[in-house]
Amino acid sequence: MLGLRRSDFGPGFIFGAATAAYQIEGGQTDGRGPSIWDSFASTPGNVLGGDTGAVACDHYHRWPEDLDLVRDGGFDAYRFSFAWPRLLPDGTGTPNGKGLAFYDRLIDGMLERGIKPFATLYHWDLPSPLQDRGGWANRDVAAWFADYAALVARHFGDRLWGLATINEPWCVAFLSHYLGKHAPGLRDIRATARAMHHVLLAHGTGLAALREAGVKNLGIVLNLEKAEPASAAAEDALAAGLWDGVFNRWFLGGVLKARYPADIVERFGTNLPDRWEDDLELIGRPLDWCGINYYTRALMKHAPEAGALPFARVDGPLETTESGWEIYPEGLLSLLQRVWDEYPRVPLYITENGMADVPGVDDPRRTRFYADHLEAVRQARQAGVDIRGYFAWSLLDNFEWAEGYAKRFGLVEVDFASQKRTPRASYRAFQAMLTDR
Ligand code: IFM
Repeated sequence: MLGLRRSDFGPGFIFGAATAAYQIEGGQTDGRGPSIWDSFASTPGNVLGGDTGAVACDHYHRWPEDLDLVRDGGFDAYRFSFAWPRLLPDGTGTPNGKGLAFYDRLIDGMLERGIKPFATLYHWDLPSPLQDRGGWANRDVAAWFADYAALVARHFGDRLWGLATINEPWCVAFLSHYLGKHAPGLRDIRATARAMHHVLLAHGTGLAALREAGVKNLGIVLNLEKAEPASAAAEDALAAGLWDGVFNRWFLGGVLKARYPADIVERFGTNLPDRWEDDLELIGRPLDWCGINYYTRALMKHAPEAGALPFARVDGPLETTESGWEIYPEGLLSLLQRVWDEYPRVPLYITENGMADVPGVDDPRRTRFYADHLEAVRQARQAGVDIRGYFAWSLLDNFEWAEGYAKRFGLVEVDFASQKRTPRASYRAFQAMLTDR
């Protein structure tokens, strides 16, 4: 059990479960175009076991059963993402009618079940034709994204309860263009600096298009990590500060203060696009809320061999999840307090939190993880931080990107051979808290 009650979070607090299109949908049919994750995953060596999202949880066909699980768990909301290549197979231009019809069914299915649709426009599946034109390194991505946002606004805007522009811009830019671990798999500081700016510029143009179309309750989803030095050495403190800069301060500063941190601007130097300053007003326009995804902390050491950004991550001493990530609920409390104290205040949502655990349906460690992180949220609220909701990651076991299907994050177990769904003990724990059974 979670040891908490719904009422501990006050009236109106939203509980939800989260997923993302490429990780669960499969359904690469009915006119869906190719995405950068299709080609990245199909390239040997990029994804563990050569797994791809071709079938995933077959949510494209099994969505009614999945929405029943959301409803029966007592969740108020379902966080899902639109697949850009399903709606616009070429990335721009003519929409795919069958793609529009799929999300019509999905959203109406939520509304029929009394579930609030909490959507994300971009959770990493860039249409391949746009990558062919430079992807996130090309400034034009901001205009392509605005057109895509306008399409979603026109067709679905009045049925959505909330809408985020981008999920985890750090992953879109840094993990994918500097560390090379996600699609498109680049390791290039110039492409990185450009993507770091363009992903936020696209957030700005997308947000403006959504506002123009009258869509309500708009935000962005940032993944944040508490950066801590691996030792008492001053150079490790510098490494932690730099990591904090590229991971947290760049994105928080951009969207909440219309300002980038000077230390990171200096490191990117002339790799940043010309006249990036001119875009900050658009990037920093007011949000209705900011989403925070939290999983772990970053323990950092100085790594002089790493060039312009001389940091490296080290393993820490704390208990870890099956992803090897330290379990650190104190970090969530401290991050929430920091965002609240150091940035202009907007309502916050925990848009993702969860852990990869060993296979099986008995998952006491996962239940404990949720209990401890929910307690951190409760304490932050008690201290005055305006947190309006919490989404567990994830509803289902799914395609965990470069880790393929090996890492199991689901409240519900998925047997990928039979596609059978089995609720885990952690799902029952949420259900007990949310339905007060
Ligand atoms: O699976 C991912 C998700 O797509 C984005 N946030 C982190 C999760 C766990 O790694």
